Amino acid sequence: KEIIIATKNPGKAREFKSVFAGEDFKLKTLLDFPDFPEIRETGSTFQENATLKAHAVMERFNLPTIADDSGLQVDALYGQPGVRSARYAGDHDDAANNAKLLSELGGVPKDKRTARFVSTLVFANPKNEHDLVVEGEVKGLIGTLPQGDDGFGYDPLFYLPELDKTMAQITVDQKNQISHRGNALKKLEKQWQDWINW
Ligand code: ITT
Repeated sequence: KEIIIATKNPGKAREFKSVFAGEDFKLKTLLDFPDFPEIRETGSTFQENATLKAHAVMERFNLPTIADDSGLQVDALYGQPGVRSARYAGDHDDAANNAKLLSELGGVPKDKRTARFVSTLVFANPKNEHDLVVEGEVKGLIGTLPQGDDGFGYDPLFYLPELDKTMAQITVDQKNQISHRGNALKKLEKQWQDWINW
């Protein structure tokens, strides 16, 4: 038994591997296939893009495939960077994206810096007619300077008031307990074993 996670993002790959550790199937990601071509994310929603990624990879490997499309929605920026989160500042460069976010929010006071991370997971399988689709989110505040070295993307700026820490100041397991992706994965875990035709 084998499942592919349709991601090239090492941060996401690490979170999936931690959640699925000890299961009775092999887990691979696109990091195991460095020659796999870039999938163009031409959709306008998280679900469209997750579906594009899941089906491109499922068709190539003929294996059950999970894709994550995710992003940061900042209220003061009317939901931006949203589906453009990976390339907010141009290329996929986390440091540049964080710098741009801080500059766009310059002067916005703490109580107006509300935001959420969202994740849509699409699980596609050659032997299932319909995909499984789940969503998760987590609310927080955008800080005024990056804090913490763990995680990836906007984690150093995503402040969790209940923990008084950023998403980059907690372990991968703690992040999975509270994050958008972790919350989506909890929903997936309730459904996929009954759905899948191996
Ligand atoms: P794959 O498509 O290969 O999975 P990607 O990074 O391009 O990798 P997305 O298109 O879904 O994936 O972009 C998601 C972006 O949103 C990601 O690059 C981060 O900038 C941000 N993001 C999503 N989840 C995040 C998280 O848990 N922590 C920090 N930033 C996150």
